[in-house]
Amino acid sequence: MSRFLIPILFLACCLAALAQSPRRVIIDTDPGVDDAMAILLALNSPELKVEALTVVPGNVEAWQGLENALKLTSLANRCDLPVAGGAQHPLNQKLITAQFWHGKNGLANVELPASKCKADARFGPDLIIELVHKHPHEITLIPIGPLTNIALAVSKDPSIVPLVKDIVIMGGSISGGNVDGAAEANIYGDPEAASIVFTAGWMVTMIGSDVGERTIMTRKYLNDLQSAHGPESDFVARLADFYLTRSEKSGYAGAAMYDPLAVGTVIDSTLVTLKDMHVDIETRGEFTRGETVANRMGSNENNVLHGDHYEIEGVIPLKPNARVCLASDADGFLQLFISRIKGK
Ligand SMILES: [Ca+2]
Repeated sequence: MSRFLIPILFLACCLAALAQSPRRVIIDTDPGVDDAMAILLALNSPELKVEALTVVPGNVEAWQGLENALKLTSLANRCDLPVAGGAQHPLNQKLITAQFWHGKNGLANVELPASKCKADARFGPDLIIELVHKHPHEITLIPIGPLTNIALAVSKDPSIVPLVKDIVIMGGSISGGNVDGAAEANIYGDPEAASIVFTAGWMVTMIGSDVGERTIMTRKYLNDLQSAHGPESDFVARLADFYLTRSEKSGYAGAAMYDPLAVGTVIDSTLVTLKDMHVDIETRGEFTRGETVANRMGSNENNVLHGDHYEIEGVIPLKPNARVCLASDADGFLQLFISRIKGK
């Protein structure tokens, strides 16, 4: 054997092992029907190693979200997983909850058994900071609620920003909102936090509501999910039925897989089409507070004052801060989702 071959083989083995080792993720969540689906997708996907769930108020109040997260980890027999509460309210506004979409308890009014798991005593943002330092360049953050906890973490310890491998959020939209004409719910729920996260210095992968609404659970997929039984599968089918019925009543063709698609993107990035853009968070607009204002040209006009008027003197390039999701392979994603949950 050539003396060069052994190190090459060793390197190839190391690379293969690296390629196969699961990605460490922290899911920051406001559970939430689609959060529950996203969490169970992550826990049933060998590509991911979920290091913690941190809970943020959003769809439901903080205490209810923590209770729901613990019931989910209990359902999945994952009491080993740290589940930590975090912020109790948004940074600079009142909490807006969404029982209208998610049911009175946030989980489609399905009453899961009391959790066997106990909450971690650590504060969610502190746990994020701790885990990022413990596994530098390995953690992917998946925030699927308002960005309050992530903003608190990067404000307290900005040194985590270059140490995070990736941050893939469900939030924003570049073609209208789902709260009002402009804003998506997670960004609208805490625009100041979103602004901190988008200006932190990392590239935010933004899986927006506009793409989530083109990645929908229809009756066809639900029937498939219902065709095999297991505790998690039956639970997700009940969530999906509630959510689908609610969505149909509101004129949608199916249930938007907002949060699960963010997890799906981390499992298999080929499911989505991304484009680098500069995104600003509108925090003041009368009609646009919470909008993710995406610049598709990569520049702003440079308007210079000449006497009584401004004149365009070229353009000012903008540095991208986001990988914005433009499209998804909806069928590919739904098939992945069903295959991971069905019968479990
Ligand atoms: Ca959510």
